[in-house]
Amino acid sequence: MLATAKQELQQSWQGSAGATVTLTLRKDKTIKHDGFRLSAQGVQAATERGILYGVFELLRRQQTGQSVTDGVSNPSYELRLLNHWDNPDGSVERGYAGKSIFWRKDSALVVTKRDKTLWQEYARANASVGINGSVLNNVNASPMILSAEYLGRVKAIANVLRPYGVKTYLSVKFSSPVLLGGLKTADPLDPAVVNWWRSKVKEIYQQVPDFGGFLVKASSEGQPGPQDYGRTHADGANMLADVLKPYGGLVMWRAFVYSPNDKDRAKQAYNEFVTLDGKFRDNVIIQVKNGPVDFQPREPFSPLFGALKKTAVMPEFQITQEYLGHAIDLAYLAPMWEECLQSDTYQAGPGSTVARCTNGSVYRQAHSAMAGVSNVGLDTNWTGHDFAQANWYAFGRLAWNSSAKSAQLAEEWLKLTFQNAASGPTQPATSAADWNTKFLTPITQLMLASREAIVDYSMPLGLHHIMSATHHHYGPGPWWAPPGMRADWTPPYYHQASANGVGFDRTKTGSDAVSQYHEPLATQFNNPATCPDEYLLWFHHLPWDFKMKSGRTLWDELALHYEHGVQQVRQFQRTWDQAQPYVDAERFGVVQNKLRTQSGNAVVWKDACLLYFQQFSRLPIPAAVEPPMHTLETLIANDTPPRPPRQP
Ligand code: GCW
Repeated sequence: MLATAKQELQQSWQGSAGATVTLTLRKDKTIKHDGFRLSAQGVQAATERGILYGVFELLRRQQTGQSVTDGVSNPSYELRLLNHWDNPDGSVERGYAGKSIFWRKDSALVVTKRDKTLWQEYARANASVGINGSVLNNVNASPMILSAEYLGRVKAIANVLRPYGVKTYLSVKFSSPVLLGGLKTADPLDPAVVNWWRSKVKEIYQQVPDFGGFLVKASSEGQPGPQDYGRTHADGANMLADVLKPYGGLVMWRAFVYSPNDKDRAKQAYNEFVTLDGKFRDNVIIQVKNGPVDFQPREPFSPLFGALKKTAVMPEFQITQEYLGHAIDLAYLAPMWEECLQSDTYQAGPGSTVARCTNGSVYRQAHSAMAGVSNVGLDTNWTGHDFAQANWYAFGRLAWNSSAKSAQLAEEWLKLTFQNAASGPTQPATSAADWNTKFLTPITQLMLASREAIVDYSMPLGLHHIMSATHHHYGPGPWWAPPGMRADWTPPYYHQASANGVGFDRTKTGSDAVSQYHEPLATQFNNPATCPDEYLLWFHHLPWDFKMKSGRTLWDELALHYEHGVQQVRQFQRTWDQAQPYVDAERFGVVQNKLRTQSGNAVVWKDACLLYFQQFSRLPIPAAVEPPMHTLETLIANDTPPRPPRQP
């Protein structure tokens, strides 16, 4: 890693020529984990990783025109991980940037020079934003990943990632002892099963001596797990933790569990895991999605944050835009993550934010971590949408500093990505001041408004999970409920629209999900008069003529949010068009096209939802709202927009 740090400095140094930068590897009480001290003289750190991060920070400051001030920078989270939902056949679940960079169907296990170059560039990008671990395969894990053949490729990947400080982890299928090992059971308390895992773990560490550990999706969405054998999540997680312990390995056990029988999916993870608090080994971390349902454009924070007091908990965010427009829509997600991290859980008094409850500030925990579901694929720009790179960037920076501000991260990213991007003889020369006012400021604003625009035109006021629930999850589908389908996979389960009103009643007289939140939140959420508008229909089923804080009816307010979302995207189009002189022609054109598609699709969302809900509300669309351009019949017939095409 030291060699990598030196190389980066030599390659990208922009300070005075001939300057000497001293890299000092020395422990110091103020430097934690992979933290570093930066000064005019150079970088000091306790670990080689710390030196590398210090060097990248130095270079970032040079490139973004910030001065190098003396100071220590420590990461908020010890482990900052990407989760790849990549399958051994090269497909990527919820991936919108092409196939996997790690796996491919044909000649799967031959490691080529091109593979290595790609992995190295990937590792370098991660290191530059502080990401120090990658889970290489999908949580819906194939048992094959643990076969000797695949472990050979895992070793090759780990060897390339290591010099950049990126540790390798794997997702494992709980029934691997049966599917791969030929045992009769995967019961975590069965000695033969434990032995199987023990020898498998030994084999892994022979290949990858600094292997990070396992990520497990168990007893969830049809995946096998300890509950198949009458055991608890703790039994399952602890068994794996015990076999990994001698090597310093960790288990990240996901809390994304729900069964079709429960009346409210949002309550289940909490119910299952709270009773297990304190029962997990200290090398287990419970990985919790930011919201209680599933990465929706807006959810309140998961009530598990802060509620598990004797168990390490890590937030899982989704960088890939499954519910936020794939690689078509421009969605800068840092504001969503910041909103979650800064939410006050009140679990240990005021100020117990999600960030502080998970980064070791509030509870003593052996490890702290944050995970992001990666949006990386083989596309030349890595992430499908050029602006989706900002989400990879911001995730790493937020995991490093959980109090970082979305606006600052957007600016940093824009400077690093576009500052010298105007090209071609037709482009006017631009001064720095010009660039700031005509590009940086408006495009930062665009990015900051982008996620809220999507919330507005798709699921405003606390609506959730009303996307087209057919496989792709792009576009509206509030009507979608094929006969025989699991109710909790259909939108009507979540919006509950009827002539009486709309929204999911999670109040004390409803499903009582509000009681999973600590006071004063439970009381605040329980009362529609005090519940924040953005969570209103998450917690309440309200009549269409319910009087909102604005004085408008719920129906009118809903319609205006949809309209606002559409208008916002149109504004983004104008703003982007103005930015043309400051962007190279290729990226300008691609983003312009995508915004055009998004704009049309935003209208589809608005028309579909308003026309669908209007069947129940029987109220007119307010005059301030553009009349629908589509009919409900055609939208339903086409499930428009249809399965989104891959975009360049
Ligand atoms: O959001 C849902 C996705 C699934 C995913 C699952 C999970 C990997 O639709 O594709 O499976 O969540 O997080 O396990």
